[in-house]
Parts: sequence; structure tokens; C-alpha cells
Amino acid sequence: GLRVAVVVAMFNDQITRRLADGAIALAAEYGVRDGDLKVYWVPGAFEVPTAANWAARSGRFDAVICIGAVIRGDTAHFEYVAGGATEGIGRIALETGVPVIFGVLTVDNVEQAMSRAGGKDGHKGEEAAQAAIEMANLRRLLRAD
Ligand code: INI
Repeated sequence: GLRVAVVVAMFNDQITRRLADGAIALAAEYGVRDGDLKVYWVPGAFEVPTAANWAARSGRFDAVICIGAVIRGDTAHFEYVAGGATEGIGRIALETGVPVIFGVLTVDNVEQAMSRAGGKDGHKGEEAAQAAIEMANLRRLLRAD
């Protein structure tokens, strides 16, 4: 019965689509119903916290999964984009109390990103969905006790 929002950055979408697909597939595997999972696209990783904030405060979701890929090679302001996304996502989780999960890759190049999006270094989208389910269940447990 968990309701999950997935906020996905369009920037580097050859990576973020893979991450999102993995997150969605894992959530389905763990029993999240089709209609209980919503996907929201934003321009880039910097906008992810904004939409995650809206989703977390809507009262409609038990967890929010944030997906993005910040690649150092692409930008001189890597640190700002990656730092903004990281700080924002962490802050929203603490401020709202809703699990807001960090599925944003911060890597040097596309190869590193691909290897973490279902390649030899695992699947960070699947890991993010797993973390979302664990945290949403833990929250329910702590509220019930
Ligand atoms: N956004 C990303 O998600 N990944 C990147 O690697 C990236 N680079 O390289 O610049 C990126 N930039 C866009 C940024 O997230 C915002 O969408 C943009 O600055 C508008 O606010």
C-alpha cells in the first residue's frame, strides 16, 4: 500500500531513464501498485529538490525518490548543481519527515554513470527504490509504536 513519487531529471536522460526504470521495476517487484507510483520529470538535478518538496508536502506519498545524473565533464558548475541537489534533498527529508531518497549520481563521466545505472557497479535506481521502501516502512513502524 505504499505510495511513491519518483522525481526524475531530464538532463542526461540516457542515464536518468535507466535509473528511473530500475526504481520503478523494483518498486513493482516489492508490491507497490501501478496506480500508487507517480513519475514527475523536471529539467535538471538542480530542480529535483523543488519538485520533491512539492511531492513530500502534498500528503499523497509515503516516500519520494529523487533521480538525477550530474556529470563533471559536462559542466564547470558541477559542484553547484551536485551540491544544490544534495543539500536540497537532505533538507526536504528532514524538514518534512517524509523519506526523500537520494538517487542522484555525481560522477566524472558518462562511463561511470552507465556502470552505476545497471552496469558493473550496480543499479543506483534500484538501490534508491529499496531505500525508499525500507524508510517508508520504518516510518510506519515508528509512528505505530
Ligand atoms: N543538470 C543535471 O541534472 N546534470 C548535469 O550534469 C548538469 N550539468 O552538467 O550542468 C545539469 N545542469 C542543469 C541544472 O540541473 C539545471 O537544470 C539548470 O541549471 C537550470 O536551473
